[in-house]
Amino acid sequence: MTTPLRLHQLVIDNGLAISPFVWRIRYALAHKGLEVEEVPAGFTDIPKAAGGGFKTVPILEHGDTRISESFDIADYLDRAFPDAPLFATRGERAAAQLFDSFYLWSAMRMAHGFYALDIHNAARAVDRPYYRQSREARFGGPLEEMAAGRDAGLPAFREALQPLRMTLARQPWLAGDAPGYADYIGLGGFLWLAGVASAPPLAAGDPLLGWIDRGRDLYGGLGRDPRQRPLAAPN
Ligand SMILES: N[C@@H](CCC(=O)N[C@@H](CS)C(=O)NCC(=O)O)C(=O)O
Repeated sequence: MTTPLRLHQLVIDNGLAISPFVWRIRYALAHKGLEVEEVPAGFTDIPKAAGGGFKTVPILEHGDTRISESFDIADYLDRAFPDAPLFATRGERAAAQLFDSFYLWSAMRMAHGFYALDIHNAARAVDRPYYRQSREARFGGPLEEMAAGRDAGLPAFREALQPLRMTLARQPWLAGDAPGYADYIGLGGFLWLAGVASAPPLAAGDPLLGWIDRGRDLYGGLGRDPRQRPLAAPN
C-alpha cells in the first residue's frame, strides 16, 4: 500500500483554497499524477496544522515527513517520486527559483497590496482580525488605503507582467514546450487573485489570458472552480 500524501492549505470563507504557494504544489502533484488528501485551514489554524510548528502553508505530510516551504516540497516530491520530474536539472531548478523571485517581487507583491482588502473580506470571519492586523503591520497602512490605490496602480502591475508575455510569445509555456514548475508558479499567482478579486487584475484581451486558460484546463481543469472571479473584464 502506498503512503498517503496530505496537503495542508489555506481556505477562505467559501471553502476555496487560495494560497499561490499551495496552488503551485497542487499543480506539482498533478504533474506527477499523485493523489493527495487536501486538508483545509484558515489563517488562524495554520500554527496548529500538521501537528503544529509551521508558520505557513503549504505543508506536505507523507509518512513521517512533514515539510513546508513550497520549493522544499517540490524538491521532496522529486526525490520521493522521481518520475515526471519538476526539475530535470539543477539549472532548471535555478531558473524556476529566479523566476519565482522576480515574479513575487516585481508583480505579485504589488497585487498583494491592491487585493489585501479583498482577501480580508473573503477570509473566514474568525480569521479577519488576524489578517488585518498582520497585513497592516507588514504594509504599514490600512487595507482600505492600499485598495484605494488599486485603479491607479493596476497599469503598473500589468506592465510588470510584460516579461511573461514576451516569453509566451516565443514558446507555449514558461517552462518551454510543456508545462512545468515555472508555469505552476505563474498560474498560482493568478489563481490566488481569481479566488478573491472584486475587480479584475488584467485588461480585457490581455495575451496572458490564453496561457492562463490553458493552464487552468490542465489536469482535468484543476485551476477552475465556479466560485472563482473573473481575471479580466469581458472583451
Ligand atoms: N515561502 C513560502 C511562503 C508561503 C506563504 O507565505 N504562505 C502564506 C499563505 S499564501 C501563509 O501561510 N501565511 C500564513 C500567515 O499569514 O499567517 C512558500 O514558498 O511556501
